[in-house]
Amino acid sequence: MIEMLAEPPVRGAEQRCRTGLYAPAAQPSQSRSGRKGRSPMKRVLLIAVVSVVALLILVAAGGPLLKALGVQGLFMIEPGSGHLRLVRATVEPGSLPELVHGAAPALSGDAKPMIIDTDMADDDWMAGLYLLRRPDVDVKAITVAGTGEAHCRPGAQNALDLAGLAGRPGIPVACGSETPLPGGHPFPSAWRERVDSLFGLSIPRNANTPYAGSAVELLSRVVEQSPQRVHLVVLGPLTNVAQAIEDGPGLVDNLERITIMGGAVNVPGNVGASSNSGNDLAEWNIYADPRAAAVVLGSGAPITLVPLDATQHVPVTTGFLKKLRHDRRTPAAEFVYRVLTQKESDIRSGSYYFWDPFAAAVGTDETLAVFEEMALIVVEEEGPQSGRKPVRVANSADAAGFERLFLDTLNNGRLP
Ligand code: AGV
Ligand code: CA
Repeated sequence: MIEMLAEPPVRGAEQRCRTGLYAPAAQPSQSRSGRKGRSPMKRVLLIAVVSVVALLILVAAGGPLLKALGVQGLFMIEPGSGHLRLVRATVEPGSLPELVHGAAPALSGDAKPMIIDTDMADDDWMAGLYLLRRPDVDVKAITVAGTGEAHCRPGAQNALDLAGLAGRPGIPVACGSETPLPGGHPFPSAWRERVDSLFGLSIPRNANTPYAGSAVELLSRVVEQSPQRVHLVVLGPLTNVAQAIEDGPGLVDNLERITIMGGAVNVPGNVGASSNSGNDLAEWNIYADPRAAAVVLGSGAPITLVPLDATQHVPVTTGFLKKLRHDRRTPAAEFVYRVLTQKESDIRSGSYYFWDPFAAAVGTDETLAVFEEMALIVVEEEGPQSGRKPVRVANSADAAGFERLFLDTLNNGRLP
Protein backbone atom coordinates (compact mmCIF):
# COMPACT_ATOMS: atom_id res chain seq x y z
CA MET A 1 0.00 0.00 0.00
CA ILE A 2 1.48 3.31 -1.00
CA GLU A 3 0.11 6.34 0.63
CA MET A 4 1.13 9.59 2.13
CA LEU A 5 0.56 9.97 5.79
CA ALA A 6 0.54 13.27 7.51
CA GLU A 7 2.28 13.13 10.81
CA PRO A 8 0.62 15.30 13.42
CA PRO A 9 1.08 18.90 12.29
CA VAL A 10 4.30 20.28 13.71
CA ARG A 11 3.43 23.87 13.12
CA GLY A 12 -0.04 25.04 12.50
CA ALA A 13 1.28 27.94 10.50
CA GLU A 14 -1.21 28.78 7.80
CA GLN A 15 -0.40 30.90 4.80
CA ARG A 16 -2.61 32.41 2.27
CA CYS A 17 -0.95 30.54 -0.27
CA ARG A 18 -4.60 37.22 -30.17
CA THR A 19 -5.92 38.61 -37.08
CA GLY A 20 -5.10 39.68 -39.71
CA LEU A 21 -4.21 39.38 -43.31
CA TYR A 22 -0.88 40.60 -44.52
CA ALA A 23 -1.89 43.67 -46.47
CA PRO A 24 0.50 45.66 -48.68
CA ALA A 25 0.47 49.34 -47.71
CA ALA A 26 -2.15 51.36 -49.59
CA GLN A 27 -0.63 53.44 -52.41
CA PRO A 28 -1.55 57.11 -52.55
CA SER A 29 -4.07 57.58 -55.33
CA GLN A 30 -5.20 60.61 -57.32
CA SER A 31 -8.32 58.95 -58.72
CA ARG A 32 -11.64 60.73 -58.53
CA SER A 33 -14.91 58.89 -58.54
CA GLY A 34 -18.29 59.95 -59.97
CA ARG A 35 -17.02 61.40 -63.30
CA LYS A 36 -18.24 60.31 -66.74
CA GLY A 37 -15.84 59.53 -69.64
CA ARG A 38 -13.20 58.04 -67.34
CA SER A 39 -10.27 56.45 -69.22
CA PRO A 40 -9.73 52.67 -68.89
CA MET A 41 -6.55 53.44 -67.00
CA LYS A 42 -8.43 55.54 -64.44
CA ARG A 43 -11.05 52.83 -64.11
CA VAL A 44 -8.40 50.24 -63.29
CA LEU A 45 -6.88 52.62 -60.79
CA LEU A 46 -10.26 53.21 -59.16
CA ILE A 47 -10.92 49.50 -58.82
CA ALA A 48 -7.48 49.05 -57.28
CA VAL A 49 -8.06 51.80 -54.71
CA VAL A 50 -11.49 50.47 -53.74
CA SER A 51 -10.02 46.98 -53.37
CA VAL A 52 -7.20 48.16 -51.13
CA VAL A 53 -9.61 50.15 -48.93
CA ALA A 54 -11.92 47.12 -48.66
CA LEU A 55 -8.95 44.96 -47.73
CA LEU A 56 -7.86 47.39 -45.04
CA ILE A 57 -11.38 47.42 -43.59
CA LEU A 58 -11.33 43.63 -43.59
CA VAL A 59 -8.03 43.65 -41.73
CA ALA A 60 -9.39 46.05 -39.12
CA ALA A 61 -12.68 44.24 -38.65
CA GLY A 62 -11.41 40.83 -39.73
CA GLY A 63 -11.19 39.28 -36.29
CA PRO A 64 -14.80 39.71 -35.26
CA LEU A 65 -15.98 39.02 -38.78
CA LEU A 66 -14.03 35.80 -39.08
CA LYS A 67 -15.13 34.87 -35.62
CA ALA A 68 -18.74 35.39 -36.58
CA LEU A 69 -18.11 33.23 -39.64
CA GLY A 70 -16.79 30.51 -37.39
CA VAL A 71 -13.17 30.61 -38.58
CA GLN A 72 -11.80 32.01 -35.39
CA GLY A 73 -8.22 31.03 -34.82
CA LEU A 74 -7.33 31.04 -38.51
CA PHE A 75 -5.21 34.13 -38.22
CA MET A 76 -3.08 35.16 -35.35
CA ILE A 77 -1.51 38.28 -34.06
CA GLU A 78 1.08 37.96 -31.40
CA PRO A 79 0.47 40.72 -28.87
CA GLY A 80 3.42 43.03 -28.75
CA SER A 81 4.92 41.72 -31.99
CA GLY A 82 3.66 44.81 -33.83
CA HIS A 83 2.83 43.06 -37.07
CA LEU A 84 0.15 40.96 -38.61
CA ARG A 85 0.94 37.56 -39.92
CA LEU A 86 -0.89 35.43 -42.46
CA VAL A 87 -0.92 32.04 -40.90
CA ARG A 88 -2.70 30.18 -43.66
CA ALA A 89 -4.43 31.33 -46.84
CA THR A 90 -7.09 28.69 -47.32
CA VAL A 91 -9.51 26.85 -45.12
CA GLU A 92 -10.12 23.21 -45.81
CA PRO A 93 -13.45 22.34 -44.27
CA GLY A 94 -12.96 20.27 -41.16
CA SER A 95 -9.22 20.85 -40.81
CA LEU A 96 -7.41 23.01 -38.31
CA PRO A 97 -5.07 25.80 -39.30
CA GLU A 98 -1.42 25.22 -38.59
CA LEU A 99 0.06 26.66 -35.47
CA VAL A 100 3.10 28.86 -35.79
CA HIS A 101 5.83 29.71 -33.34
CA GLY A 102 4.75 32.41 -30.94
CA ALA A 103 6.71 35.32 -29.57
CA ALA A 104 7.65 35.02 -25.91
CA PRO A 105 7.01 37.98 -23.64
CA ALA A 106 10.27 39.68 -22.60
CA LEU A 107 11.65 38.53 -19.26
CA SER A 108 11.48 41.03 -16.44
CA GLY A 109 14.76 42.17 -14.86
CA ASP A 110 14.11 40.16 -11.72
CA ALA A 111 12.98 36.94 -13.43
CA LYS A 112 13.87 33.94 -11.30
CA PRO A 113 15.71 30.88 -12.61
CA MET A 114 13.56 27.75 -12.85
CA ILE A 115 13.88 24.16 -14.03
CA ILE A 116 10.74 22.28 -15.09
CA ASP A 117 10.90 18.55 -14.47
CA THR A 118 7.93 16.97 -16.23
CA ASP A 119 6.49 13.70 -17.44
CA MET A 120 4.96 15.45 -20.46
CA ALA A 121 1.33 14.42 -20.02
CA ASP A 122 -1.35 16.69 -21.48
CA ASP A 123 -1.68 18.95 -18.47
CA ASP A 124 2.13 19.14 -18.23
CA TRP A 125 2.00 20.72 -21.74
CA MET A 126 -0.36 23.38 -20.42
CA ALA A 127 1.67 23.95 -17.26
CA GLY A 128 4.88 24.26 -19.31
CA LEU A 129 3.32 26.80 -21.69
CA TYR A 130 2.10 28.80 -18.71
CA LEU A 131 5.57 28.92 -17.13
CA LEU A 132 7.31 29.61 -20.45
CA ARG A 133 5.08 32.64 -20.97
CA ARG A 134 5.68 34.15 -17.54
CA PRO A 135 7.89 37.27 -17.73
CA ASP A 136 8.96 36.64 -14.13
CA VAL A 137 10.18 33.08 -14.77
CA ASP A 138 13.47 32.32 -16.51
CA VAL A 139 13.18 28.65 -17.52
CA LYS A 140 16.75 27.41 -17.70
CA ALA A 141 16.04 23.77 -18.58
CA ILE A 142 13.29 21.21 -19.04
CA THR A 143 14.05 17.72 -17.79
CA VAL A 144 11.74 14.88 -18.76
CA ALA A 145 11.02 11.97 -16.46
CA GLY A 146 11.26 8.63 -18.23
CA THR A 147 9.15 6.99 -15.55
CA GLY A 148 6.04 9.08 -16.11
CA GLU A 149 3.26 9.26 -18.63
CA ALA A 150 5.17 10.06 -21.82
CA HIS A 151 8.03 7.88 -22.96
CA CYS A 152 11.11 9.97 -22.64
CA ARG A 153 12.17 10.47 -26.24
CA PRO A 154 8.80 11.55 -27.69
CA GLY A 155 8.22 13.50 -24.46
CA ALA A 156 11.49 15.40 -24.91
CA GLN A 157 10.69 16.15 -28.57
CA ASN A 158 7.25 17.43 -27.54
CA ALA A 159 8.88 19.58 -24.84
CA LEU A 160 11.27 21.08 -27.41
CA ASP A 161 8.42 21.77 -29.85
CA LEU A 162 6.23 23.35 -27.15
CA ALA A 163 9.14 25.54 -26.04
CA GLY A 164 9.31 26.66 -29.68
CA LEU A 165 5.56 27.33 -29.72
CA ALA A 166 5.98 29.46 -26.62
CA GLY A 167 8.76 31.45 -28.34
CA ARG A 168 11.63 29.93 -26.33
CA PRO A 169 13.11 27.34 -28.72
CA GLY A 170 16.62 27.45 -27.25
CA ILE A 171 15.82 26.03 -23.81
CA PRO A 172 17.77 22.80 -23.25
CA VAL A 173 15.64 19.67 -22.88
CA ALA A 174 16.98 16.36 -21.59
CA CYS A 175 15.67 12.84 -21.07
CA GLY A 176 15.71 10.89 -17.81
CA SER A 177 15.98 7.23 -16.88
CA GLU A 178 13.07 4.96 -17.87
CA THR A 179 13.59 2.92 -14.71
CA PRO A 180 12.17 4.03 -11.38
CA LEU A 181 13.93 3.29 -8.12
CA PRO A 182 12.83 -0.06 -6.65
CA GLY A 183 9.07 -0.28 -5.96
CA GLY A 184 7.89 1.89 -8.85
CA HIS A 185 4.96 1.30 -11.19
CA PRO A 186 4.54 2.12 -14.87
CA PHE A 187 1.75 4.39 -16.14
CA PRO A 188 -0.98 2.71 -18.26
CA SER A 189 0.30 2.11 -21.80
CA ALA A 190 -2.83 3.57 -23.43
CA TRP A 191 -2.20 6.88 -21.65
CA ARG A 192 1.45 6.76 -22.67
CA GLU A 193 0.70 6.32 -26.37
CA ARG A 194 -1.76 9.19 -26.42
CA VAL A 195 0.58 11.67 -24.84
CA ASP A 196 3.60 10.47 -26.84
CA SER A 197 1.67 11.48 -29.98
CA LEU A 198 0.70 14.89 -28.53
CA PHE A 199 -2.94 13.79 -28.98
CA GLY A 200 -2.25 13.81 -32.73
CA LEU A 201 -1.97 17.61 -32.63
CA SER A 202 0.54 19.13 -34.98
CA ILE A 203 2.90 21.92 -33.96
CA PRO A 204 6.04 23.18 -35.73
CA ARG A 205 9.16 21.14 -35.15
CA ASN A 206 11.89 22.81 -33.13
CA ALA A 207 15.17 22.85 -35.10
CA ASN A 208 17.10 22.16 -31.88
CA THR A 209 17.79 18.66 -30.65
CA PRO A 210 17.68 17.31 -27.08
CA TYR A 211 20.61 17.87 -24.74
CA ALA A 212 23.31 15.25 -25.29
CA GLY A 213 23.57 14.29 -21.59
CA SER A 214 20.95 12.87 -19.22
CA ALA A 215 18.21 14.76 -17.39
CA VAL A 216 20.12 14.28 -14.14
CA GLU A 217 23.28 15.76 -15.70
CA LEU A 218 21.43 18.77 -17.08
CA LEU A 219 19.51 19.37 -13.87
CA SER A 220 22.65 19.12 -11.73
CA ARG A 221 24.71 21.30 -14.05
CA VAL A 222 22.15 24.09 -14.25
CA VAL A 223 21.68 24.16 -10.47
CA GLU A 224 25.42 24.04 -9.72
CA GLN A 225 26.28 26.77 -12.20
CA SER A 226 23.46 29.12 -11.30
CA PRO A 227 24.52 32.29 -9.48
CA GLN A 228 21.02 32.41 -8.00
CA ARG A 229 19.15 29.64 -6.22
CA VAL A 230 17.02 27.69 -8.66
CA HIS A 231 13.32 26.92 -8.29
CA LEU A 232 12.51 23.39 -9.33
CA VAL A 233 8.93 22.70 -10.43
CA VAL A 234 8.21 18.98 -10.64
CA LEU A 235 5.12 17.79 -12.52
CA GLY A 236 5.66 14.04 -12.68
CA PRO A 237 7.38 11.20 -10.81
CA LEU A 238 10.39 12.38 -8.84
CA THR A 239 12.95 9.96 -10.36
CA ASN A 240 15.23 12.60 -11.91
CA VAL A 241 15.23 14.86 -8.87
CA ALA A 242 15.94 11.98 -6.46
CA GLN A 243 18.82 10.74 -8.60
CA ALA A 244 20.30 14.22 -8.86
CA ILE A 245 20.09 14.62 -5.07
CA GLU A 246 21.65 11.20 -4.48
CA ASP A 247 24.48 11.99 -6.94
CA GLY A 248 25.21 15.29 -5.24
CA PRO A 249 23.51 16.10 -1.97
CA GLY A 250 25.05 19.60 -2.11
CA LEU A 251 22.63 20.37 -4.93
CA VAL A 252 19.89 21.06 -2.41
CA ASP A 253 21.83 24.06 -1.08
CA ASN A 254 21.39 25.92 -4.36
CA LEU A 255 17.66 25.20 -4.62
CA GLU A 256 15.30 28.04 -3.83
CA ARG A 257 12.41 25.61 -3.46
CA ILE A 258 10.96 22.47 -4.99
CA THR A 259 7.28 22.80 -5.93
CA ILE A 260 5.82 19.36 -6.55
CA MET A 261 2.50 18.23 -7.98
CA GLY A 262 1.97 14.94 -6.25
CA GLY A 263 0.46 12.98 -3.43
CA ALA A 264 -2.86 12.65 -1.70
CA VAL A 265 -2.61 13.54 1.96
CA ASN A 266 -6.07 13.69 3.48
CA VAL A 267 -8.09 12.77 0.37
CA PRO A 268 -8.40 9.54 -1.66
CA GLY A 269 -5.73 8.89 -4.29
CA ASN A 270 -6.31 8.63 -8.04
CA VAL A 271 -4.52 5.38 -8.88
CA GLY A 272 -7.43 3.11 -7.96
CA ALA A 273 -9.83 4.80 -10.37
CA SER A 274 -7.51 4.16 -13.33
CA SER A 275 -5.85 0.82 -12.60
CA ASN A 276 -6.64 -2.59 -11.17
CA SER A 277 -4.17 -2.08 -8.34
CA GLY A 278 -6.86 -1.81 -5.67
CA ASN A 279 -4.92 1.15 -4.28
CA ASP A 280 -7.32 3.91 -3.31
CA LEU A 281 -4.76 5.94 -1.42
CA ALA A 282 -1.92 6.76 -3.80
CA GLU A 283 -1.60 9.54 -6.32
CA TRP A 284 0.01 8.56 -9.66
CA ASN A 285 3.19 10.66 -9.54
CA ILE A 286 4.14 9.20 -6.15
CA TYR A 287 2.93 5.67 -7.00
CA ALA A 288 5.14 5.68 -10.12
CA ASP A 289 8.27 6.09 -7.99
CA PRO A 290 7.59 6.14 -4.23
CA ARG A 291 11.22 5.69 -3.25
CA ALA A 292 12.19 8.75 -5.30
CA ALA A 293 9.45 10.74 -3.52
CA ALA A 294 10.81 9.61 -0.16
CA VAL A 295 14.34 10.69 -1.12
CA VAL A 296 13.16 14.15 -2.20
CA LEU A 297 10.88 14.70 0.80
CA GLY A 298 13.74 13.67 3.08
CA SER A 299 16.35 15.81 1.35
CA GLY A 300 15.96 18.88 3.51
CA ALA A 301 15.10 21.04 0.49
CA PRO A 302 12.34 23.61 1.04
CA ILE A 303 9.31 21.93 -0.49
CA THR A 304 5.84 23.05 -1.50
CA LEU A 305 3.65 20.06 -2.19
CA VAL A 306 0.53 20.55 -4.31
CA PRO A 307 -1.35 17.30 -3.79
CA LEU A 308 -4.82 16.16 -4.84
CA ASP A 309 -6.09 17.84 -1.66
CA ALA A 310 -5.60 21.15 -3.47
CA THR A 311 -6.04 20.17 -7.12
CA GLN A 312 -9.43 18.57 -6.42
CA HIS A 313 -10.64 22.16 -6.05
CA VAL A 314 -9.50 23.04 -9.58
CA PRO A 315 -11.39 20.88 -12.06
CA VAL A 316 -11.27 21.99 -15.69
CA THR A 317 -14.80 23.23 -16.26
CA THR A 318 -16.95 23.67 -19.36
CA GLY A 319 -17.12 27.32 -18.27
CA PHE A 320 -13.34 27.66 -18.59
CA LEU A 321 -13.36 25.90 -21.96
CA LYS A 322 -15.99 28.36 -23.17
CA LYS A 323 -13.95 31.34 -21.96
CA LEU A 324 -10.88 30.03 -23.75
CA ARG A 325 -12.91 29.36 -26.91
CA HIS A 326 -13.71 33.08 -27.04
CA ASP A 327 -10.33 34.32 -25.88
CA ARG A 328 -7.33 32.59 -27.51
CA ARG A 329 -4.97 35.10 -28.99
CA THR A 330 -1.64 33.29 -29.07
CA PRO A 331 -0.41 29.96 -30.40
CA ALA A 332 -0.06 28.82 -26.78
CA ALA A 333 -3.68 29.64 -25.96
CA GLU A 334 -4.84 28.05 -29.23
CA PHE A 335 -2.88 24.89 -28.45
CA VAL A 336 -4.34 24.62 -24.95
CA TYR A 337 -7.80 25.08 -26.46
CA ARG A 338 -7.21 22.19 -28.86
CA VAL A 339 -5.96 19.96 -26.06
CA LEU A 340 -8.94 20.73 -23.84
CA THR A 341 -11.33 20.17 -26.75
CA GLN A 342 -10.04 16.60 -26.89
CA LYS A 343 -10.72 16.20 -23.19
CA GLU A 344 -14.28 17.52 -23.42
CA SER A 345 -16.04 14.38 -22.21
CA ASP A 346 -13.74 14.12 -19.15
CA ILE A 347 -14.33 17.83 -18.52
CA ARG A 348 -18.09 17.32 -18.69
CA SER A 349 -17.92 14.37 -16.31
CA GLY A 350 -15.84 16.41 -13.84
CA SER A 351 -12.91 13.96 -13.87
CA TYR A 352 -10.27 16.20 -15.47
CA TYR A 353 -8.28 18.60 -13.33
CA PHE A 354 -5.75 21.37 -13.69
CA TRP A 355 -3.32 19.19 -11.72
CA ASP A 356 -0.03 20.47 -13.16
CA PRO A 357 -1.14 23.91 -14.40
CA PHE A 358 -2.35 24.66 -10.90
CA ALA A 359 0.90 23.44 -9.32
CA ALA A 360 2.84 25.56 -11.84
CA ALA A 361 0.70 28.58 -11.00
CA VAL A 362 1.32 28.02 -7.28
CA GLY A 363 5.03 27.96 -8.21
CA THR A 364 4.62 31.55 -9.36
CA ASP A 365 2.03 32.73 -6.87
CA GLU A 366 1.54 31.02 -3.56
CA THR A 367 -1.50 33.11 -2.68
CA LEU A 368 -3.47 30.75 -4.94
CA ALA A 369 -3.51 28.10 -2.23
CA VAL A 370 -3.84 27.68 1.51
CA PHE A 371 -1.03 25.77 3.17
CA GLU A 372 -0.37 23.72 6.22
CA GLU A 373 3.08 22.67 7.44
CA MET A 374 3.27 18.87 7.78
CA ALA A 375 5.87 16.19 8.22
CA LEU A 376 5.08 13.60 5.58
CA ILE A 377 5.91 9.94 5.23
CA VAL A 378 5.78 8.10 1.94
CA VAL A 379 4.53 4.61 2.75
CA GLU A 380 6.08 2.00 0.47
CA GLU A 381 5.29 -1.69 0.12
CA GLU A 382 8.67 -2.61 1.53
CA GLY A 383 8.24 -0.38 4.58
CA PRO A 384 8.08 3.26 5.51
CA GLN A 385 10.62 5.78 4.36
CA SER A 386 10.27 9.05 6.05
CA GLY A 387 10.69 12.62 5.08
CA ARG A 388 10.73 14.26 8.45
CA LYS A 389 11.24 17.85 7.49
CA PRO A 390 7.94 19.66 7.45
CA VAL A 391 6.83 20.53 3.98
CA ARG A 392 4.36 23.16 2.91
CA VAL A 393 1.26 21.28 1.80
CA ALA A 394 -1.45 23.00 -0.22
CA ASN A 395 -4.87 21.84 0.89
CA SER A 396 -7.16 24.30 -0.84
CA ALA A 397 -7.23 26.39 -4.01
CA ASP A 398 -8.42 29.74 -5.32
CA ALA A 399 -9.95 28.29 -8.51
CA ALA A 400 -11.27 31.60 -9.89
CA GLY A 401 -7.95 33.36 -9.24
CA PHE A 402 -6.09 30.52 -10.92
CA GLU A 403 -8.34 30.55 -14.02
CA ARG A 404 -7.84 34.32 -14.44
CA LEU A 405 -4.08 34.07 -14.11
CA PHE A 406 -3.82 31.06 -16.43
CA LEU A 407 -5.95 32.61 -19.18
CA ASP A 408 -4.21 36.01 -18.95
CA THR A 409 -0.77 34.45 -19.07
CA LEU A 410 -1.56 32.22 -22.03
CA ASN A 411 -2.99 35.15 -23.94
CA ASN A 412 -0.87 38.07 -22.87
CA GLY A 413 1.97 36.98 -20.69
CA ARG A 414 1.34 40.00 -18.51
CA LEU A 415 1.49 40.04 -14.79
CA PRO A 416 -1.87 40.38 -13.05
O1 AGV B 1 -2.00 12.52 -10.70
C1 AGV B 1 -1.89 13.66 -11.44
C2 AGV B 1 -0.73 13.56 -12.43
C3 AGV B 1 -0.40 14.98 -12.94
O2 AGV B 1 0.99 15.24 -12.93
N1 AGV B 1 -0.98 12.78 -13.66
C4 AGV B 1 -1.77 13.71 -14.51
C5 AGV B 1 -0.97 15.03 -14.36
O3 AGV B 1 0.02 15.15 -15.37
C6 AGV B 1 -1.45 11.41 -13.56
C7 AGV B 1 -2.93 11.13 -13.71
C8 AGV B 1 -3.85 10.92 -12.75
N2 AGV B 1 -5.08 10.64 -13.28
C9 AGV B 1 -4.95 10.69 -14.62
C10 AGV B 1 -3.60 10.99 -14.93
C11 AGV B 1 -5.86 10.47 -15.71
N3 AGV B 1 -7.14 10.18 -15.50
N4 AGV B 1 -5.39 10.59 -16.97
C12 AGV B 1 -4.10 10.88 -17.20
N5 AGV B 1 -3.16 11.09 -16.20
CA1 CA C 1 2.34 15.33 -14.97
